[in-house]
Amino acid sequence: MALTYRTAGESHGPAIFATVEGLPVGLPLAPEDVDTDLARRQLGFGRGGRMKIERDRVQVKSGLRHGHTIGSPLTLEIPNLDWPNWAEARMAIWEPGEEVPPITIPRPGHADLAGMLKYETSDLRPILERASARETAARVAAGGVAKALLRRYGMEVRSHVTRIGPVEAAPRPELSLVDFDGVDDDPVRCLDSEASERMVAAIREAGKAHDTLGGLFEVWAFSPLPGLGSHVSGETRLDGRIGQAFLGIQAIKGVEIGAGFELGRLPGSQAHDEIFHSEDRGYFRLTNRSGGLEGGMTHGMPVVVRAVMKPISTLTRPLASVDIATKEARPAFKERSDVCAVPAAAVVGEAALAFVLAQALLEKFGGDSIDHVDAAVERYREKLAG
Ligand code: EPS
Repeated sequence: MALTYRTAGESHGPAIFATVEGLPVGLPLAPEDVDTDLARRQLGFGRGGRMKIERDRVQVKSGLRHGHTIGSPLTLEIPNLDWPNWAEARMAIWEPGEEVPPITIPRPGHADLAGMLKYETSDLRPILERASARETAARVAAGGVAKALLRRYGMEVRSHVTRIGPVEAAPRPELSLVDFDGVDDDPVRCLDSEASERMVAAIREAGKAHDTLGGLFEVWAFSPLPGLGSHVSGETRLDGRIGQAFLGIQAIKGVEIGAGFELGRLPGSQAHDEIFHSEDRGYFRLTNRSGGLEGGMTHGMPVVVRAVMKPISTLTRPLASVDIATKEARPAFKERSDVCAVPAAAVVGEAALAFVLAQALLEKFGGDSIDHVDAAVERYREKLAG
């Protein structure tokens, strides 16, 4: 059975859920595998009031016994601590005891208007509740499980923020795993401390101006086993699957792999990663413009994905909009929000990449139990070494 996950839950409902299916039996999991990343997703200068309310921690509701997967669907629940403030009326599950006025003025940039047109609804609340980036807590939970699987075979996924609004970090084309130590201690999860200070200042200014900021982040997967993914069709190429996983994250508007769009400017002689071989290293490259992927498959160098997050569309000084009830021009609906969530989006990006790689790993080495996967990986490693 293929590894998949599905999420459920509304931003201000009782909880956010992820159900992971297709894990081999016997994979050891600890609460920290999920909770560490849930806490990291809440970090970052520029988050709003909601993150002061929430303390995201996983409750496992199925699929685990004595800290090991048992082959059944793994249900991960992240309770919304804000729920009691919404349960009585605005997000009451059953008929509320009081009248709840509809939200009728869509925010430019959010799902509000398109969702209202699609579902022919006159209240935006049901649309925005599910469109909210709160759902990414579930993706991060599923990603934590994927990371535990990858880690077993020596693969690690990390991220850093490279731009917030106009402020860009110094380029770091070559990074190793240890370079990411301490990145979570930086207020914007940036590896360039000088740029980080300017990023924080830019977020502070944007907040004062009732504005929001987007930015760029990079996700690195270290020590991927070569040969994950497949060149044989569009759906199996990892480039495409990574693109889908990242562009499916709320507010992500663009994705690059390796040198990405820059490759369009370079001649072929400078765009590719020449192949070398030595006794001790096996096949190796001196560059990684391909971002670890050729022909939709990992080739063994780090997988490097860069993504852009647009500025959050809930502005406390709202943009022009139209009341869908009266068709009159009105400032957009506003709700509590963040000034900047790029550091959090980078953690969500880690989950996205980890899950795609975990899927590809199990496609190549999958069996019913983790012992089967271990044996298949071991045999492959021996073959590669030989
Ligand atoms: C988020 C929770 C939300 C927002 C944000 C992400 O909480 P609330 O709407 O209660 O303030 O902070 O959601 C959005 C940016 C959005 O567009 O909906 C979270 O947990 O990450």
